[in-house]
Amino acid sequence: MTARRIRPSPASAKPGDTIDLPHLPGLALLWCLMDIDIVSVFPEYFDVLKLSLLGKAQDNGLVRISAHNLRDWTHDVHHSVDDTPVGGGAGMVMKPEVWGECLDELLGMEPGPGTDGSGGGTAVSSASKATDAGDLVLIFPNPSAALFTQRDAAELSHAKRLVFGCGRYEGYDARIPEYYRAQGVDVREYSIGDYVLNGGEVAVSVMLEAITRLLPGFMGNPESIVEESYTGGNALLEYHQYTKPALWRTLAVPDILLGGDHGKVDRFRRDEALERTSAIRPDLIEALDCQQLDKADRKTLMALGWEVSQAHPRLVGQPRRPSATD
Ligand code: 6GU
Repeated sequence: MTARRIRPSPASAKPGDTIDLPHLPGLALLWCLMDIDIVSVFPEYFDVLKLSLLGKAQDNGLVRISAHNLRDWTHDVHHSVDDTPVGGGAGMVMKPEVWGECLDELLGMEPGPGTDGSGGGTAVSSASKATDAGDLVLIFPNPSAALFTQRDAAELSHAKRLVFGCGRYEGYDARIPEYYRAQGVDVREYSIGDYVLNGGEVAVSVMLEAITRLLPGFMGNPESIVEESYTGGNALLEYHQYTKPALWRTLAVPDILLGGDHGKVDRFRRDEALERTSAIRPDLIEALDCQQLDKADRKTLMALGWEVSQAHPRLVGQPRRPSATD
């Protein structure tokens, strides 16, 4: 039987909607739709998201992505979004007022106190509206925040709505995330690594790709997700991959992969994953749960200098220097 592609009308689907399958009357599919808003002074940056699998996911109505220009919420002739840092220092900091007006609107919240036109009203009364579903997450990329990991990507892939706020310059006024957190919004700040980028746009692209590829129906072959590095609690770097030909420019594919013995292939790959992880990311080995290691895993790790009789492996003797070329 050939699989049929199901293409409901993206225009009418809302997050959490169910749709009837025309060829299977009476059966409904939980239509998994994620709504994504990105605020940036360079919304064109996100044109790249129309490419590849993420573009296809948008065409199929699996995700909806809107990039907004923060300057649309300014009122001055210069459309300024930044100002000098209070207390001194280099560079410019993004102003809270512009972000406030933008986020109030996108999150469907009433203008906060002191906002023009609000009459200096009281605390936001509709915070619950933004968080009713418990499914909205507001995310600010920030090089000084906690590291974004596969675990975060997996968790965020269950959200119905993500709103990203991209900072530029030296960052954004710290009261912006503080304010929305105080209104009950689930606010996260993430860095994507120990280096500094000019702005959060690239970081948002990275996070979005990591999150959306975990949506059901996004990947052609969901099994490829399960086997990947950093998946699950016992994360290891992946073993080396090869394709044909078996011999290329004097370099041969390891014999064992050609032998057809799946047990041996699995063991070979597992050992290679352990060896590579031990050499490149010993921190991941230290995080392994020894209870979940089989006898062969323990033997391999012990040969690599690890002690495996406690809850987590511990390196005994000289650590091998991490190498990017291992
Ligand atoms: Cl999230 N933003 C910026 N500007 N630089 C970064 C980063 C984020 N993560 C690593 N470097």
